[in-house]
Amino acid sequence: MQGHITGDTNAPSNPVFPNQEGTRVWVREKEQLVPAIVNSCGDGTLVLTTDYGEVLYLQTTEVTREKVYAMHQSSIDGVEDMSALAELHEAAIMHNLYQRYQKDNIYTNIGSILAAVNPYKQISGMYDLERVHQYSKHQFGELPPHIFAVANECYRCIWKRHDSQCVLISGESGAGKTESTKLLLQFLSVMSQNSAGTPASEKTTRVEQAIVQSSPIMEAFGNAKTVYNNNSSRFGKFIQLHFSECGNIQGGCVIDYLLEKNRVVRQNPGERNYHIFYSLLAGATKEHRSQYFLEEGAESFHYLSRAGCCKDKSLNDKELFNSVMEALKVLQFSEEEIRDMFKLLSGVLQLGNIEFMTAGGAQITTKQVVTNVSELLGLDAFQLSEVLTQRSIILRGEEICSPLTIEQAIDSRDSVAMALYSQCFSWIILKINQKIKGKENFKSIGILDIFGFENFEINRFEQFNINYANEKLQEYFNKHIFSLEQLEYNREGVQWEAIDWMDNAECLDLIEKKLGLLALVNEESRFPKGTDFTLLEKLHSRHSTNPYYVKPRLADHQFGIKHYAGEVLYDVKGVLEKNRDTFRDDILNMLKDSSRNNEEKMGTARRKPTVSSQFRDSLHALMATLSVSNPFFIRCIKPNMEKTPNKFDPEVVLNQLRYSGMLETVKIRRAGFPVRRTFKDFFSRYKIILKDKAPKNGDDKKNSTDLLYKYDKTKKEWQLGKTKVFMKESLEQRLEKDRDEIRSKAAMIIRAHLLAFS
Ligand code: AD9
Ligand code: MG
Repeated sequence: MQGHITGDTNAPSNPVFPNQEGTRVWVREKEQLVPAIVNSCGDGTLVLTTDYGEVLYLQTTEVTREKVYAMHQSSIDGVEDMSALAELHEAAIMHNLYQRYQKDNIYTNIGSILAAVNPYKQISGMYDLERVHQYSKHQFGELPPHIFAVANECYRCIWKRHDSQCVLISGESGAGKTESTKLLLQFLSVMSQNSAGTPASEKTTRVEQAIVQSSPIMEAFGNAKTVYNNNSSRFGKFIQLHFSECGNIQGGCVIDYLLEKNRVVRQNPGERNYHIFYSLLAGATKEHRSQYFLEEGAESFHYLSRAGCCKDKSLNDKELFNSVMEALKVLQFSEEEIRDMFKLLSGVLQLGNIEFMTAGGAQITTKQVVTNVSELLGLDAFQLSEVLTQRSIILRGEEICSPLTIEQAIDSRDSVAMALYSQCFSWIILKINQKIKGKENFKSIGILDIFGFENFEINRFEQFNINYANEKLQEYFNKHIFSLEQLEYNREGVQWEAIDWMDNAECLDLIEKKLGLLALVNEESRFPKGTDFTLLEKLHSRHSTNPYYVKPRLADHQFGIKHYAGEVLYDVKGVLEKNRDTFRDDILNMLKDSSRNNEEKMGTARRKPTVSSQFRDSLHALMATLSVSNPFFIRCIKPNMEKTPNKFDPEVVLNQLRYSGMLETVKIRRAGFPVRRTFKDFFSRYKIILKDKAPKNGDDKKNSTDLLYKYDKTKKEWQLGKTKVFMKESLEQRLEKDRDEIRSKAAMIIRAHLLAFS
C-alpha cells in the first residue's frame, strides 16, 4: 500500500486536456499529482502554475490525460468531509487539507474520524465558550468539522449506545495531541456543568475544575522542549472521566506511562529539562529563592544548561509558574507539600552541581553543594558523600567499601537525581488522582494522549518505548477501522468492496512476540554478564532476516525497526541499564532514611520487573480497557517541521497521510457503512419519528426496513445485515436530527400543558 500516488480511478473520461485559462487541473510530476492552474495554452505550449509555485511548460502534443486533467469541482471547492471528495487519491486529500488550512479551517472529517492540522497560532474565537455551546446543540455533521463536534458526539454516545467511550489522539511529536486533549476536557467539563438533572453541586464543580487544572501541573513536570516540540510530553497519559447518568462528571482518574527520567540529568543539544525547573527559577519569590538556593539563573545549574538551551521565546516560564501555583491551590496541595516539592526540585538541581576529582578514587570537590543538597533533601551529608564516592556491599555480615571512578560517581549522582524526580512525578499523579476520585457507577470517557512518534539523530531506549506505544495505537486504529469492519460485514452478510490497508501486525510481532526484541532485551537484562553489545549480537543473530528489522551495515552499536511511520535506528548504548532500572542497595538505604522521601514508592531493587516489561503490561492493560469502549479517533497532523504558522509543507504532510493510512481510511469510510445498530435498537430509537403511525407488531427488522426506505429508497445509504442495520453516517445524522426535533417539540407541548394546568 505504501508508495507513490497511484492512478486516479476516478479520472474523467473526457480525453481532451483542459486548455482554458484559469482551469484548475491535476498535473502528474514525478509520479505525484500536483494541483495547478492553466496559465495559457497556445503555440503548442500549455503553461501551468502549480499551487506550490512552480511554472511548467508542456508541449501540447505530449500532454496526455494521464499527465494533466481537470480537477473535480469538489476538489476545487474543498469539502468538510473527505468522504465527499469525488477524486480519491492522496493528492486530493492533501489538497483538501491545504485549502482548508489556508482558510484557518484546521479540522476536516473523514466520517466520524477527525483530521486536525496544527495551526501553530491562536485562531480567534475558535475555542471560546460560545463555540462550546454552539457545538453542544447540534448533531455531528450539522456544523463545520471541529474538535468540539467530536467531543459532543462522544458525550452523546454514552446514552445513544449505552457504553463507555474513548478518544484516541494520534500524530507525531508536535502534531497537537496534548492541545487536543485539553480542548476535549474543556468541552466535557462545560457539558458536565450544564448537564440536566442534577444542578452541579459544589463537589462536582470541584472535580471538573480539578481535572482541568491538573493539566498545567502535569505539563510543568512532564513536558519539556525537544527538537520537535517546545512543549513535548515526555510521558503518556490516559485520562478517564466518570459520568453520572445525568451527564455530569463525578470523578476521574489519570494513568501515566513511562516518564522519561533521563531528561532530568541530560538532554540532547538545543533541548531543555522539564519546564518546572526553569519556571521555579523564574517565578519563585525572593524569600523562597534565598531559602532554597535558587538565587542564580538556570545557566548556573549543570542539569539545566548542559544542552545549551535555557530559554525559548515561545515559552513563558514565569507565567507557567503562576499557573502551576494556581492549579496546585485548586487541587488543594498544602503549603507544606508545595514547599517540599520546591525543596526536592532544588535538591535535584544542586545534586547536578556536585563535582568530582580523582584522588585514588572519586572525591567531591564541591563540599558546600553537598551540604545544600543534604539540607534540602533531609539527608545526612556524610552519608551522601559516601554513597556518591564509594560503593558498599554487605558480605557475610561485613560491610565492604570500594572507591568509585569519576564516571561511576557521576552515574550514582545522576541516578539519585532521576529517582527523586520520577518519584516526585508519581507522587503528584497520586495526589491528583486522590483529588479527582469519585463515583464510578455509570459510563466513562477516556482520553489517550501519548508521546508522539519520534526519530531523532540518536534514538535510545526511550524512543524505542515511545515508538512501540505508537505502533500499538496504530494497531488499535487498524483493528477498528479496517479489520473489525471487514469482519463484521462478512459476518452480517453485507455487500461491500474490500479495501487493502497497511497492516503493522508483523512489525509488532517483531517487537513483542515470543523471542521478539522486547523478550531479548529482557532476557539480557536478567543475565548478570549481559552487556549492550551482547544484546546487540543476539538481536542481530535472531532477527536480521526479519523484513521489519534493520541491521545497519556500518554502525556496530545500532539496530533498526521499520515502523509504520518510518524506519528508526536505535542505539543500544544504555539499553540494559535503563531497562534494569536497578538501584544500588546502599544508595537505596540512604534515600530511605531521607526525611523527604515517601517510602512506599521506593521498592527494593531486587527482582523487580524490568522497565520495558512493565511498560508492555501497562500498554496491554490499556488496550484491554480500550477494547470495551467505543472509540473516536483524532489524527493530528503537523504542517511543517519549523513549528511555525501559515506554512504547509506538502512533503511533511504527505508522509503523515501515508503512514497513518489516511487514504485507505477515506476509502473505507466511503465504501462502508460505519454506523450499525441492532434492529431492536434502531427501531426503538427512531420509531418516535413515525409518531402515532409507528406499528406495534414487534417485528423490528421489518419496521426498521420500512423506516429506512422512507429515508432512502435507493438503499445507497444503508444495508441490512443478519441482525443489524448498517448505515452511512450521513443517514444517521438525518435520523438523529428528525428525532431531536420531534422530541423537543414534544417537550414544548408537555411544558405548555403543564403551564396550562398550573
Ligand atoms: V508530543 O508527542 O507530546 O511531543 P503533541 O502533544 O502532539 O506533541 P502539542 O499538543 O504539544 O503536540 O502541540 C505542539 C504545539 O503546537 C503547542 O504547544 C501549540 O503551540 C501548537 N498547537 C497544537 N494544537 C494547536 C491548536 N489547536 N491551536 C493552536 C496549537 N496551537
Ligand atoms: Mg503532547
